[in-house]
Amino acid sequence: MIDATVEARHGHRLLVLTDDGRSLIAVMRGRKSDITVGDRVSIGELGSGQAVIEKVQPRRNLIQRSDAWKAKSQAANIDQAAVVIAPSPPFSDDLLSRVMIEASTQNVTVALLVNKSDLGAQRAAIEPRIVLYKSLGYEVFECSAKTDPQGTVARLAPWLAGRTTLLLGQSGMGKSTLVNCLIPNAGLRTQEISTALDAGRHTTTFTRLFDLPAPLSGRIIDSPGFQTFGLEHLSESQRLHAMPECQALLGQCRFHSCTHREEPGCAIRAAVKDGRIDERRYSLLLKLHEETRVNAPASWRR
Ligand SMILES: Nc1nc2c(ncn2[C@@H]2O[C@H](COP(=O)(O)OP(=O)(O)OP(=O)(O)O)[C@@H](O)[C@H]2O)c(=O)[nH]1
Ligand SMILES: [Mg+2]
Ligand SMILES: [Zn+2]
Repeated sequence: MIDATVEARHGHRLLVLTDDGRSLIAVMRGRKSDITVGDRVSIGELGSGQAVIEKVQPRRNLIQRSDAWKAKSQAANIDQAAVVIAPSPPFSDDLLSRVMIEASTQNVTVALLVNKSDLGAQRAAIEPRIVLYKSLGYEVFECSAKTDPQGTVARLAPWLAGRTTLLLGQSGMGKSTLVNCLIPNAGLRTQEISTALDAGRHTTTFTRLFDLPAPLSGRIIDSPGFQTFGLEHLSESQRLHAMPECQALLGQCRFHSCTHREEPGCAIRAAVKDGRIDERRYSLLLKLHEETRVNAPASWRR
């Protein structure tokens, strides 16, 4: 048996990268349906580039998003994540924060990657929003994958070196364009290709892991843009613990079942009042609290 990493998955068919550097098509035996990109597997080779998954190793971490019915795996065994945003199309602070919360619960460092910095006036308009995340301690990278690929690579290379990085973000922010400038022959289809083919919007449809070519090192995972990012698989204490400004307030409310709205002795509301918690983040916190309260309990939660 050979060890490999899952590069991509489409239904029951997987693409795996063996530790000796070969890409093979692999099928799952039985119903190991929860295999995801980044999983470490042992495979048996069947010849002519085909293999069968024999075993899935335990995971170090797993990034998921969920709704009231089920959790969906995004990637496993990652070292860090970058949420890619841009001045245009508009990005959502709500989605951005949700990704950051999920990553933190998995002990995954998360940075903000502000792409399309070439869009001058629009870029300036989003600055106050970016300042918020800086103040919360998140690292922020600026780049323009399309107009300055070399500068983008130079800026990101040290951060990417030797680690597996998951790119997440809404559609159209430039995740695939970024991957393309890091891996010139990645052959990813960005929207331009599809526009040229007149096939309408052509966005990334599956998650894919790439080895970064020398002189870069590490791995990068491109993923499809999302429009929702439910955190219903997380408990309230997990969510609060994953918000840097709320961590210290965990368990400080007078009532254990505090909803942080009207209860007396609410530590969260007190912090909002004196500016330790930003109003925008407080709204998100209430929204997340409400979502989980309405839909609880679910047996699949962590
Ligand atoms: N102006 C500008 N446009 C960019 C930049 N980077 C990417 N784009 C454009 O933004 C559009 C979307 O880029 P993609 O890389 O496909 O975006 P994506 O995040 O992978 O989108 P999904 O696959 O749908 O999630 C394309 O038309 C790119 O050419 C940039 O730095 N500046
Ligand atoms: Mg893409
Ligand atoms: Zn409270």
